[in-house]
Amino acid sequence: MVFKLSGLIVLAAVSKTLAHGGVLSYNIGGQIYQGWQPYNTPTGQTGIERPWSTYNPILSPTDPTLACNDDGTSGALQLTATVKAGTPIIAYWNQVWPHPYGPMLTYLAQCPGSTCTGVNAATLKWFKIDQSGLINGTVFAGYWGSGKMIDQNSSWTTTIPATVPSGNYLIRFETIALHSLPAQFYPECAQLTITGGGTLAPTAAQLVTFPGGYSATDPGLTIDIYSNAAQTETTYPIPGPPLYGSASTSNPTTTITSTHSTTSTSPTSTSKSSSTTSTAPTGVPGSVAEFGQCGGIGYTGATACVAPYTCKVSSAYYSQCL
Ligand SMILES: *[C@@H]1O[C@H](CO)[C@@H](O)[C@H](O)[C@H]1NC(C)=O
Ligand SMILES: *[C@@H]1O[C@H](CO)[C@@H](O)[C@H](O)[C@H]1NC(C)=O
Ligand SMILES: [Cu+2]
Repeated sequence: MVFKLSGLIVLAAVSKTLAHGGVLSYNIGGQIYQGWQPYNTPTGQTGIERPWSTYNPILSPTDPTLACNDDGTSGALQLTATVKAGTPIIAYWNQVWPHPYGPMLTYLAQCPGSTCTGVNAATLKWFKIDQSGLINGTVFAGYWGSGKMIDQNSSWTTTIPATVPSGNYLIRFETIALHSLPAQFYPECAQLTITGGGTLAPTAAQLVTFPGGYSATDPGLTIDIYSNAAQTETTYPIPGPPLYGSASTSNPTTTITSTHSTTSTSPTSTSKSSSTTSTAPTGVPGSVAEFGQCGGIGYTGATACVAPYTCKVSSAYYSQCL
């Protein structure tokens, strides 16, 4: 706790930019995939994550980049990870994620054709495979999915449901921060080829577009966590469609408690069949731009900053060029 607090103080003191962020890397079946680095030059960057350009949040549910962040189109050297249905995927946000109030949500969208590369994420239909809202306590002082994400090393694990049909997908990890209004959306996408899948297609009621899946009037997005009502309110309606695999197709805003999807029970041996298309470090010495990551436990990318910046430790898990 002391460790986390000191990390927050450092982050807050250094720059406002550092109070935000996104998914910086993934672990798929034990294989680490470096994410897009928005503060490094796009040139030469390659990976499974769709490119995004700023740590700032999206502030409107109708923002055209809500699907995969700004701009969320495929990179010039876009890769796709192959993953067996039933495999857990861990998404890592920047350390230490600063926003403990709000839900965690994970979506999949199947791409037409033989690849997601080049496919506009705003044209796809998304279904929700994981969500966690208010876990316990009150809206004002309770424990949220995003608080749990912070407690889990600023990471979130979602298992690809074993029932999902095989094919090419975008996976969209999202945290929504409710500490101020309007609500802040932090979505990032990565490209997957899912193999060994099942036959349970999402129902029409479970499919949404982004933008489209949320509305500016959703109770879960307009909620004032500092209001008098919030001090006794113990339910929170998680935004978006009903969960994939759930029997109910009722209005999602009637969802009362948070859930963490456990649709899958894959044996760990399936992770061995997860293959990689590449995860080479994306930089060379002296290449990391201001605010880019340059070190930390588990980080495998470039470590030297472009002049005049130097690599400074923010936490054990995150060093940054400042
Ligand atoms: C809420 O859940 C967390 C994690 O399980 C636990 O540590 C905490 O004590 C719980 N709080 C309440 C008020 O039940
Ligand atoms: C914590 O997260 C970092 C990425 O931010 C990762 O490299 C590291 O392996 C994680 N640590 C543990 C214990 O999972
Ligand atoms: Cu922020």
